[in-house]
Amino acid sequence: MKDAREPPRHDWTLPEVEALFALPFMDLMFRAQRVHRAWHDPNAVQLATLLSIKTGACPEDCAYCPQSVRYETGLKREALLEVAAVRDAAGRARAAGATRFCMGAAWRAPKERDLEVVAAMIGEVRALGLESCATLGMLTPAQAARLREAGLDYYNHNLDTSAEFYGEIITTRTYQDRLDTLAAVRAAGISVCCGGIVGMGESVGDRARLLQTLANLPQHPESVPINRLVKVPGTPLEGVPDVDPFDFVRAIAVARVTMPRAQVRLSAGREAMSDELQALCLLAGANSIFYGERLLTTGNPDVERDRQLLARLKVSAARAPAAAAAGASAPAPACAGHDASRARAS
Ligand code: SAM
Ligand code: DTB
Ligand code: SF4
Repeated sequence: MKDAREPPRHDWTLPEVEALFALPFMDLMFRAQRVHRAWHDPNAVQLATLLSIKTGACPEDCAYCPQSVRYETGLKREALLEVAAVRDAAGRARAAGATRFCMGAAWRAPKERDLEVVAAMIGEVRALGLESCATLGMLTPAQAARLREAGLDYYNHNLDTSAEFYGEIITTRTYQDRLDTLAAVRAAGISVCCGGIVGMGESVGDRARLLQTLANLPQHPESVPINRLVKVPGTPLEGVPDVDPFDFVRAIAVARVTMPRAQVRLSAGREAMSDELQALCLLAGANSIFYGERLLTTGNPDVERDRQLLARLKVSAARAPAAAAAGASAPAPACAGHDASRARAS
């Protein structure tokens, strides 16, 4: 099957990506499985744990987000956490079997003094043998370089949707701002985690344009989170109609086909999904999930439910890459088994 590998492409046309979305479901799933099996262990899933290190009161107006100061969502604000609290949370995530620890802050962009605190947090996460990831809003090239110096492995910054639909969702910063931050992260030598949200009222064409944009970046993101909108009361998108679950699975499959080496993450929205729908997402090529009872401010399946789901599917937790274990030796994940293929994206 490895012979079925074709070099990752960066010249996807919109009609090509739209044609993938238009395939009969079974044909798309077959194509995604072929690509997935050529590049990855089909029976291993990466476990990443999220922590909100600064919660709420964000000045941006992202219409999906419970943390924007503009919407009444009843969220309790929290200042930047202490480094020790982050170290403890990362230790618990590691003990539960996570290999990546992602820290999220409700900022438009980090202030310099806050960046130094985050740098210390990154050091603690890496000392535990976990891969470190942060999502802190927009970064300048100098800030990205500082985070890299602190040992940051991944930076998450989502394009969220197509350039065309973006203005319906966010007005306080532009698509180009986001692309600039992604370029700064890449230039600093940090791996890129970038994806989007399905279910905000966008068209299939918007989903195709988002994935086309991601796949045509000079280098594919190493991680591609595909979130299903979590409809939070008080946000402008609270009443948007549900996306057809099969259309969500299609988005995962098209991400897999267009970005073969990336870790495609079945991200927000799992709490409201059946086990069967999640299994379809894994079949479509997702090979990473957020693991732990909370995402940033909303719920996620509890660890026990996920352990049972993975056990029933005989899917194992991917082990931490050797590079992340430089600081300390990580314990065997709770449901370890196979070693996942860890090809870098290109
Ligand atoms: N403030 C930073 C930023 O926006 O870049 C980092 C945190 S922000 C919460 C990270 C990502 O979470 C967003 O880009 C969006 O894709 C996702 N997200 C936020 N709220 C969501 C929701 N209600 N449902 C699904 N995804 C959501
Ligand atoms: C991503 O794409 N999804 C995560 C992570 N990157 C930071 C965040 C999901 C947030 C869901 C809403 C919440 O919990 O606040
Ligand atoms: Fe702020 Fe990020 Fe939420 Fe947008 S997604 S409102 S930038 S926390």
